[in-house]
Amino acid sequence: MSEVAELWAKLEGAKDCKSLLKKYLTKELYEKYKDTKTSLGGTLADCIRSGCLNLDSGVGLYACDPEAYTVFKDLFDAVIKDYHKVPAVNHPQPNFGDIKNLGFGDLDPDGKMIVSTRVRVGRSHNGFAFPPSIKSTEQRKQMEKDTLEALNTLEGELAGKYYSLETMTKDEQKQLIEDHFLFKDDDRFLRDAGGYSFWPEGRGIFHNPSKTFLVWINEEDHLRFISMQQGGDLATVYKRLVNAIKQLEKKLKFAKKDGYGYLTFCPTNLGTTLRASVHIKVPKLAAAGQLNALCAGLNLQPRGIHGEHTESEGGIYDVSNKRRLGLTEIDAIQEMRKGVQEIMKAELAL
Ligand code: ADP
Ligand code: CIR
Repeated sequence: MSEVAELWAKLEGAKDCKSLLKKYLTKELYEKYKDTKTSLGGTLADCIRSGCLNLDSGVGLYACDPEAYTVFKDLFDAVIKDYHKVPAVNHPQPNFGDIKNLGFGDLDPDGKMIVSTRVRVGRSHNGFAFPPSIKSTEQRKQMEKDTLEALNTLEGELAGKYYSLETMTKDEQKQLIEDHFLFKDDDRFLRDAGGYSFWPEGRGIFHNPSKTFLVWINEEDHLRFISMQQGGDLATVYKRLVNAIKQLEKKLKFAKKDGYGYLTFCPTNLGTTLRASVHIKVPKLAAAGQLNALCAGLNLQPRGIHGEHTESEGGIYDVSNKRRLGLTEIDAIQEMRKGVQEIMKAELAL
């Protein structure tokens, strides 16, 4: 049996699987796409491997390369519409809002509930494949080099240094992960999608001395730009990120597609690619078993304290906007801001 047939058989036989892949990869779509290839050689198997090997996936689908969104359109569009709650894949042009006049500041001025705030976006270099279709170390190294040339021109608050995973000690790596600054290599969903191949080649982190602006190179996406700090000052965190994006856009060309926005490896990140999160203390909502339903109604997503697929510690959760496509950057921020304020009210009311 071919690999794609084996993967399909596993998914077809999984009666309890609740992933979006399971929901939308019908027999007809499987037959339509099972022998299709992108021009970089990416296959349906590359896109569905993680979701078929991890039947507890929420989504289960990754784009083998930017062309996957066109070549396997019927499957991706169905998953995208469901995840981002949009009737059609029709993403607007970027709009970061009037950052001099946001109309909000610190969401928790008394510092009682919000431990820290983080906003990130993903970007892909135009002209390079995503992890399953990157076949050579040279390509990853070239991406790393191109990125560093751009990052090294940053000035003021955004200026920083690069720390390669190839030369970092295990202890340094562990500390950065524990402090929520660095990505890890133990997510089975990403591993099965090909995200850790040739680890740690071409991977690393750039950050300013205060670690309020960070860039991940060659993790799940080619690039992740991150702004974060202690407390609840969403406005300052967001402005710093927008400033960085504007600077880096002048130096690098990012992969984009009409109607899809910025292209990313995982379809949940398309569009704005923006995830704005707080680490928030909500022990009462959690104990009452109300957090998940409350978040779902507010288009928010709760995660554990060390990111996706991890657990909460001490009643602290990572709460962020769930939708990234079909709304502008400033709308995604506002959706998160309003939702977090509702969560804070609900926790205080218990
Ligand atoms: P992403 O897809 O946004 O990179 P992950 O869920 O993989 O998200 O989390 C990446 C890292 O970022 C984890 O270490 C996580 O704890 C950290 N993180 C996310 N949000 C916050 C926050 N508001 N404050 C501090 N750390 C955060
Ligand atoms: C999954 O399907 O569970 C993983 N591949 C991760 C999906 C991305 N997460 C999310 O919900 N934003």
